[in-house]
Amino acid sequence: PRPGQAWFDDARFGIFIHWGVYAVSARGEWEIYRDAVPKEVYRGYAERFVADRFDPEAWAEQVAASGAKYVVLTAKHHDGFCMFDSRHTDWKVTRTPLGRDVVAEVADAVRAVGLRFGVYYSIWDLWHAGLDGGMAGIDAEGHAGFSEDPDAWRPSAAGIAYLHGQVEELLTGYGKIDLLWFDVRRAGAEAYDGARLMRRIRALQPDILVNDRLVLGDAEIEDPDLLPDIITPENKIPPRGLRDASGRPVRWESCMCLNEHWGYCRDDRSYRSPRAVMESIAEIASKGGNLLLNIGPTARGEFPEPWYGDVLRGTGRWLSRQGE
Ligand code: FUL
Repeated sequence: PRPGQAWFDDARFGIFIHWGVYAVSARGEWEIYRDAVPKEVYRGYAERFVADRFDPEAWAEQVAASGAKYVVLTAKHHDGFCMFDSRHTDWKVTRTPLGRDVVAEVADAVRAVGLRFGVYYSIWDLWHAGLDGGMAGIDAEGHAGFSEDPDAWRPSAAGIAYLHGQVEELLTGYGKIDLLWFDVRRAGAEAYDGARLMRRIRALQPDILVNDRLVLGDAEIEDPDLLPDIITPENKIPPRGLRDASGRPVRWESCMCLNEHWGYCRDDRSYRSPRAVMESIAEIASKGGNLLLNIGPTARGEFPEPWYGDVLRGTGRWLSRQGE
């Protein structure tokens, strides 16, 4: 047990932030894949990523007032676009009109108000030929398709180096990272040299919590350093007393979006009410987990109103009453 991870057990509530150049077209974070957007078109989103209202201090204050205890920010989503100044690519936020290292600025702002900070990192990367899962053009329905060939799902040596190099950057250049939230891998963890990566992560950030989307909680893995620290069910709440395959109790966190998309989607107004969110926090807390509630900021850099304002103020008032 690592005492440095214990904060997570009392946190109960965190905020996920899905922000990237997909906010420009405002059709959700899966657009590049779902609508098979050509790279030349998609590159234009980065050229228009001005984010003139991006104010990380204001984000941090709003999140702190909501009663949330931590923030997890997308450092890179499936479109491969980096919200940090990676030296391994030009496909990054410091090459947009915004021109700022969003991960660095949000990390600083969030820590300044006493919150924990984690990063989301998608291993699957549609911009990188060695990590794209064998994209094989566009299918009959107009979606970008995957190769049927299982070998095409294997990351290339360049892809593995890119993944390891960027994780290294995020864990060395941005201060203390409390949580590393990997997303989908398209081949087994061994294909990504996952054991070596996990060892490196533990060496660089001994107190970090790593989720279960690089290495799964496989019963045959004996080395506790290689096992994930939390499991991350999506838009659902697991039963009380969750255990892993070998019967050990597990830490968990349910991530939920407020509507049907994680990235900002202009036409999706199916937002849940503040009351529904509070009920989820209560139910999840009673079952021993945390709620990671998602926000998809707009391309200008704001939390869409009125939905997020209402929710964040509502949970803030309610959680402070619980503490009395
Ligand atoms: C999923 C992703 O495909 C979604 O876009 C989102 O990031 C969610 C948290 O994880 O696997």
